[in-house]
Amino acid sequence: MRTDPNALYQRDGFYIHDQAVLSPEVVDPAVVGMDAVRGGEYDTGVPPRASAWSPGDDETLLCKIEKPQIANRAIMELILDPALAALAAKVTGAKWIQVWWVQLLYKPSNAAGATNGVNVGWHQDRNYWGAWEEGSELFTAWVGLSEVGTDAGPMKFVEGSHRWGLLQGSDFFGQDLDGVKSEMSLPDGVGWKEASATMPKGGVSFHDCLTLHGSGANVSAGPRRSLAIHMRTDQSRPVDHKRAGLTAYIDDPDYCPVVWNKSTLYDK
Ligand SMILES: O=C(O)CCC(=O)C(=O)O
Repeated sequence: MRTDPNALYQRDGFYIHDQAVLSPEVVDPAVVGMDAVRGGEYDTGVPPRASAWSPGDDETLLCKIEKPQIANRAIMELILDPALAALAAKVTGAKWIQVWWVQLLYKPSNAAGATNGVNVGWHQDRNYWGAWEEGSELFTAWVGLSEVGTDAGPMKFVEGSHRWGLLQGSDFFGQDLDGVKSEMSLPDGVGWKEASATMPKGGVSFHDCLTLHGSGANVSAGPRRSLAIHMRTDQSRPVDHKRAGLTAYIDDPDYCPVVWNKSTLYDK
């Protein structure tokens, strides 16, 4: 059996770590921080970036907040955790890693009245990331801030889809996953095999920017909490070296910290 994380990541386009990588000392303050940001309280004095969900919006919808790490110190501490960066480097084989964007994702439970608007339709992140040059090494570390069981609407990855190229029809906000799937034109001869990214609180999965993924309803008793931490390696460039939109902050370490630098580690 192949258990080398990098071999699995290369083969499948994702890697699901089956143990917690972040301790409760790191995760619990970030959970408090998540609730503060959702409530419009920012201990840094800086609000997050414009988001699909804002404080006061419908509590029964998927809450997606952009760059919460600039609004809350505990969330930034979690993102800077060395164990997370070391695992990201092991999984991807990268020598240098920068966090270039983060999304807070809070998926309410059906038990709290969330019967619509919480699914994430099948999509490839690359479809939304045109600000980066083609071939750029971009990936996501998705950290669970609550236990994510099969009933919590875990992310589902389609095995090997990172080798299918950029597909038409990605729809993050699509609620009918079968409908989104049927609208996508898949390469001839490929199979469709899904893997659920279940994890303990403090666990993490990694996925390539071309890997198809989506998620369904959360029928567990509580909310599904997570941070999607978007990372890049030194093999990535903004189109025309522009700093705009998604790449606007990459020169600012307070917004986009470099969390792994192998040459620096060796120099020490
Ligand atoms: O949280 C989800 O279900 C989807 C998240 C996602 O699309 C991502 O992290 O790229």
